[in-house]
Amino acid sequence: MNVRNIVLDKYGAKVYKNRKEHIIEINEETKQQPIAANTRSIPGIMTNRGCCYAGCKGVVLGPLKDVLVLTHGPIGCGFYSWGTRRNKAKPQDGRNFIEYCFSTDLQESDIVFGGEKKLRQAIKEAIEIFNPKCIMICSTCPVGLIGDDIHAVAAETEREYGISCMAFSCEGYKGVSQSGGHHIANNTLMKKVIGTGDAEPTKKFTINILGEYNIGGDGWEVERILKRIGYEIITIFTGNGSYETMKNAHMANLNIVQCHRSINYIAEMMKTKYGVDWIKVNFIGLDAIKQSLRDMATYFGDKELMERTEAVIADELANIAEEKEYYYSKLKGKTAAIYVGGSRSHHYQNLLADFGVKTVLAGYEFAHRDDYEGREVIPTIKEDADSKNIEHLEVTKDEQKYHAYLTEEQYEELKTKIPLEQYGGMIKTMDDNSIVVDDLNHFETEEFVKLLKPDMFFSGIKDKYVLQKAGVYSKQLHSYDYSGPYAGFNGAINFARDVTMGLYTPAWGLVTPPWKNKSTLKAKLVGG
Ligand code: CFN
Ligand code: HCA
Repeated sequence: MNVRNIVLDKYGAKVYKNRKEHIIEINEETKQQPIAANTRSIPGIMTNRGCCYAGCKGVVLGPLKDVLVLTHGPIGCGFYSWGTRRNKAKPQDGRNFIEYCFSTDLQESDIVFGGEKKLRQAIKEAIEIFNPKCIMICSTCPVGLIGDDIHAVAAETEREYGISCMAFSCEGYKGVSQSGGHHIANNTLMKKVIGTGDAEPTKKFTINILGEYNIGGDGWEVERILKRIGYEIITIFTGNGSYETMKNAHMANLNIVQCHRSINYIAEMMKTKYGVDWIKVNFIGLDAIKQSLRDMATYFGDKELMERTEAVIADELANIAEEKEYYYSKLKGKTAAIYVGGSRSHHYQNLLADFGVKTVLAGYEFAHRDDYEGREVIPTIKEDADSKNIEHLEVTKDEQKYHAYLTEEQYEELKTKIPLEQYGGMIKTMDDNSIVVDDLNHFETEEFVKLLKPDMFFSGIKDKYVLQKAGVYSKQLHSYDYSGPYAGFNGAINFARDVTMGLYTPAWGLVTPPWKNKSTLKAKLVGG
């Protein structure tokens, strides 16, 4: 049965033509094929994607606890990107701004007459009440449309109040998804924050953790393990992170990157500007954690660090061994579908595999082709005077123009001179016959569920209840519902416990929805 074609065949010609490029049924041949990604969703299709503002403010900047992040826009954008995010943070110097939602609450009259006055007033009030060291202003859609100059207001604020103030033109409509917002946030943090501090590290092995947003406390569990081994963490981008510590990020020896999709820009720019190396890690799933810790120790090449790493791994695994075995016995042989943003759909396959669960359907909302297909990176090319446009020097097969503004010919030439590093790519790690879908929509979700019948579906708020009403256990992998952490050794057990509870709850057997017994729609045939 070609599940992919059964679903695609239900579309009209125009949509079929578009969507067929975004869906792969894995086999030896299709594994080598490109997948369309990071393109505009078809209007009218119920995509799960978010917006540029969500990526910039909601994801990257929102968790910074000593920054007053001010949404310039109608209240809904500020509130949604605050109230639904579960990034946790402990106070820094007695401050924890993430408990507040700051917004200019633009009204109709501001849209008509301009909102800059209101923005200035909001900044004045914010400074009087909260006395922040740093304000970050984030634009929503209407701000871009009416042309408020948030950058001028930020510069004015710096002059007038002597604090740091940055503006982010991350209007929701920019680009095709959250992804553009990550890029905008990353660029400004790189330009205006990283490298402005001078606090010397105190330990030998110093790192930054990139792409860890401390959802449900994930970052804390990762920190706990790394500190046990003996690493000094200068800063975290950006879960439980802060402006103060981010300023010193360039002092670290190594950047470790958890979510590559949202922050690869900073990793590469720091490599170019400060020579800080980076490696990809994954702290979701036991085998992935072990591998990541070993890769880190290997990077530093220190015998004692390697021994300490092995000792910590052995101890942590021994602590969870009994529970792991129990949950394995409950979950073994089950199947899963995963549909999240730009990195978790891959990361969580490792964790599920630890408990014997096979992923039969996986997709990303806004990942780029390299997240699916893997990435070829030319490791270090020195910036040359002619390439004024080079933002950072990551050169990938499919996106070389976007990342480094190299022409096809330049890329091909460089490739012959410098060996490529290969890594990543969800597709090549998945089994034959499983399905990969880019920018999954509600129609496809329902159709694939009918055909593949996964035991569980990991996704977000937009389809959680649709799935549960269809009788499929669904867990949010964005917010973890109300739970977490799921990263690290202890997180793995939390995850397995939650999934086991979800699958085995007697609730599934207590209700019979009406459509299970009789058809709710009556069709009348006209004309025989
Ligand atoms: S915390 Fe991250 S892990 S940052 Fe990114 S790509 Fe989103 S907000 Mo939702 S849960 Fe999701 Fe990833 Fe990186 Fe989160 S899979 S969609 S923009 N994401
Ligand atoms: C976003 C944020 C989001 C939404 C989650 C969801 C998050 O990109 O808009 O749809 O359930 O993790 O909070 O991805």
